[in-house]
Amino acid sequence: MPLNPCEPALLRLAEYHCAAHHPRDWVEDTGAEVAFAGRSNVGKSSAINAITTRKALARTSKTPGRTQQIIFFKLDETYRLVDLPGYGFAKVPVSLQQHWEKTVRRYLEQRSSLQALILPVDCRRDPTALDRQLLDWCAATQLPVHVLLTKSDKLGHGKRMQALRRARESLAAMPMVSLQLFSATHALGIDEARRCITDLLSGRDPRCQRT
Ligand SMILES: Nc1nc2c(ncn2[C@@H]2O[C@H](COP(=O)(O)OP(=O)(O)OP(=O)(O)O)[C@@H](O)[C@H]2O)c(=O)[nH]1
Ligand SMILES: [Mg+2]
Repeated sequence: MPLNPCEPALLRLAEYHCAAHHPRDWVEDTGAEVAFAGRSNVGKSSAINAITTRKALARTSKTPGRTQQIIFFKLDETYRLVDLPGYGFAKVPVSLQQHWEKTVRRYLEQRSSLQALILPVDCRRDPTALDRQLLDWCAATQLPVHVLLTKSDKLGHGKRMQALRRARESLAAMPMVSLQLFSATHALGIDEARRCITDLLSGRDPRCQRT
């Protein structure tokens, strides 16, 4: 059944739906969703709040490891945003990190309604080995990824453009990956991200026409 188009205005209607520790608690796997994945503390939850223009929808914190479950936000009966626990933060107990990795891996491998990943990466740093692993996995499974070069308010104009060029070069070989500059705190790149997310959700993005 074709889905109704998902328009950027729908993002403002986002509502918290549930937080799931275990797959049995996930929202039913119908309709379409995009998930925010990436390093701990990189700004995934802040990006969700900025894109939905809801200040406290997703919980943010200076302390890495804040998002500890898979959090589902509903836009309407069909479309969802998903906030995934971050990876790569050494101070999280090993057992909890392993639990997250296992559930996130299972989510990525099994979730039929997952249309794409949004991957915030700190624009001042190169992607980590775990970011690369995730990008390689998405390439292998043809899952589109939209990279947000986040915290770009921390750089002046020249350095920001340099970061964009460098990221473009480093990801040029990956046809399923798009990227943009972004700042949640300084409202940079919000409209571009909103358009991209709604295109991915409704399958308008050409990368969704994969076989
Ligand atoms: N300057 C600046 N700070 C940001 C930006 N985005 C997020 N932050 C800050 O970075 C910190 C972490 O943000 P979160 O959104 O909680 O990060 P997260 O990726 O969800 O973290 P986990 O849930 O721990 O994986 C907070 O102190 C935010 O205020 C941004 O664009 N610019
Ligand atoms: Mg978070």
